[in-house]
Order: sequence, then structure tokens, then C-alpha cells
Amino acid sequence: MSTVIKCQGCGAILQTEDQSKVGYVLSLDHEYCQSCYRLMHYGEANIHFHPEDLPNLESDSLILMVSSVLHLDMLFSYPVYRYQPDAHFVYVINQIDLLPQSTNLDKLVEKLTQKARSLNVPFQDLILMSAKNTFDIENLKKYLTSYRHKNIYLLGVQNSGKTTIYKALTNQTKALAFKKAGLTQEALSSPFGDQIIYDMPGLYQEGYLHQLLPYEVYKNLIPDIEMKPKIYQVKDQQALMIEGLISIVFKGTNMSAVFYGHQNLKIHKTNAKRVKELLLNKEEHFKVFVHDYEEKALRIPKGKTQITFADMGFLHVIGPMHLKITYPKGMHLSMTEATFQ
Ligand SMILES: Nc1nc2c(ncn2[C@@H]2O[C@H](COP(=O)(O)OP(=O)(O)OP(=O)(O)O)[C@@H](O)[C@H]2O)c(=O)[nH]1
Ligand SMILES: [Mg+2]
Repeated sequence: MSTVIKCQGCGAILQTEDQSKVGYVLSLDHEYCQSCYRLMHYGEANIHFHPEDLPNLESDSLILMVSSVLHLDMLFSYPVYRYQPDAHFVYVINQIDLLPQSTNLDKLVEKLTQKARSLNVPFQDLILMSAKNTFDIENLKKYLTSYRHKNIYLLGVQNSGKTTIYKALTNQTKALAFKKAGLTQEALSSPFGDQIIYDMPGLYQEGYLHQLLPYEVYKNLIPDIEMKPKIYQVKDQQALMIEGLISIVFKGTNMSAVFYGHQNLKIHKTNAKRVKELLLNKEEHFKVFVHDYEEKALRIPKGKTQITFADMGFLHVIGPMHLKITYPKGMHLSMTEATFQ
């Protein structure tokens, strides 16, 4: 009988036959597959594989649906409870350390709970936490032991921090947690008291930065520390250019816009007339650019509106005003009420 050996970084089954497939190693006595090794030592990400099927989950289980605060607009879009109606679901909103410190977290919980109720999402609890905060991890440990389920699954979209939580809960040091989306390939598992915690491969979400840009580029665009507000006063027909990726043309009077994202993002104001030319000659002007763009015209109603740009960050604007946004073709963009003030 042949035994299955898994990569300790991503859970892929190790194999020596096909270099183009996941889990490839020169020799089966290696701890890490070649992709994990290259990611750890050279920061390179070659193979990009996205498991598409929902994994098999035991019925009498506790499922932690992990979401990053960057993905809040899509929070309830995976109806996992339809696939496994007997399980208990707890929503874990991770990476709250990315939100501005002034965020009213109680209000956020209230809003998300309301939304879940209006969508008839069955769940036991909704927890806000940061996997980087030891206090939050200790609280989560205590919380999990209050459940009697044998199996605890960490499930959720790619890059939401499942592996980071798994490592912190189980003191596993070898599993890899990086900004590379789709890193975990197969379930990793570890005992947790008399329970077992499973770190599952991330669910694939369309339109995020990893679909549009190489890892070496997008890892520098996804925020990793508190997103401090960048405030802009804009006049009619002025535009904000965000890296070489997004342009936002404003129409209205007395307008301001606040951008929340990676601290090193390059944002500058320009005239709407220059946007086309800048994007046409993007190679001369920007470090980051794509080749295909699409355009969206948005009518912003009275009050505060949040525009989410994939997993890059948020723009807050106060309507009424009109916006014309040019952005990479296929990038996820949504308009919602502000999830934080
Ligand atoms: N600031 C901050 N970063 C976090 C937190 N949790 C995870 N991260 C970072 O987010 C990135 C992705 O984390 P992972 O744990 O690999 O995410 P994942 O959900 O396992 O991703 P996949 O395996 O691709 O599905 C890593 O760079 C982590 O360091 C958090 O609470 N706060
Ligand atoms: Mg993972």
C-alpha cells in the first residue's frame, strides 16, 4: 500500500512525476513541495491552482466561515449552508486590524447581523477578530472549546487568513500563510484538545487582484496594516488616479473622497481630460498597469457610499455626485453603504 505524503506548507499530495502539477518534488522525503519552497525562499509564485469544488464536510461539524474585512461586500455570497445544512456556522470576520482604529466595531457587527438576517443566513454567531492579535486568538480558543463538535473547519475565500488562524490555534509552524491567493491546496488538520481543526483550501472569488496581476505585484497592493484614510478635495471634472490601475472622474460640486488601502499606494489628482492619455501611455507613468480596462458610470446618492475595489481597498464619497470609474477589465467593484465611518 502506498502512503500519501502531504506538503507541510500547502497540504498538496507530494508527487515526483509532473513538474507542472501541484505537489511536485524532486524527492518524496522533502517537507515542502517545490512551489512552497520557491515561495518561502525566493518569494516566487508560479503555479496558480484554484480548487473549484466545495470540499466534503462532515455533517456534525462546526464551520467557521472566515472572511477578510476587505471582502465584506461579498460576505454572504457563498451559500455553504445549502451544501451542509446540518453543520453549525459561525462567521469569523478576520483582519479587523486593517480597519481604521476609529471604526465602531459594535455597529459593524450590528449591520452585518442585520444583513445576515435579511438574507436568511443560518448562523450561530458573528465574531470580529484579528489573527495577528494574541488576545483575539485566546478568545477564539475558549470559544471553540465551548462547542462539542468533533470537527472544526476553517472555510472561506482565498487570502482571508484561514491558515494564519489555524497556525495560531494549533501552534503549527510549518503551514504557509502568505498573500498568495490559493496557497492552501488540500486540507491541513491538527488536533485541538479532543477536537480536530481543518484548514481548508480557499474558495475562489472572481475579480480579485490575483486574477489580474502577478503575485510579485499584487502582494504590494493588498493592505497588511491599518488602512489610514487619505483625504482628497476634488473639483468637478477632476480625477483620482490610483497606481496605473484605476481612475475615478468626479462630477459635482464641493466634493471630497477618502481612500482606504495600502499605505504605499500611489494616488494622484489629475484633470479628467488627461486620464485617457495617461492610461494610453501607462508604461511611462506608472509602475503597475494592465492592458484591458472597462468603464462604469455611477450615480452616488445622498449620504455616504463605499466603493470597494476588489481586495485593494475602499473609497468613501458623500453624494449626490456622479463618478466615472475606469478599472481593469474583470476587476470586482461594488457600491454599498459604508461598512465603517
Ligand atoms: N493584518 C492582518 N493580516 C492577516 C490576518 N490574517 C491573515 N493575514 C495575512 O493575510 C495573508 C493571507 O493569509 P492566509 O492565512 O494565507 O490566508 P488563507 O485564507 O489561508 O488563504 P488561502 O490558503 O489562499 O485560501 C497573509 O499575508 C497573512 O499574514 C490578520 O488578522 N491581520
Ligand atoms: Mg491557506
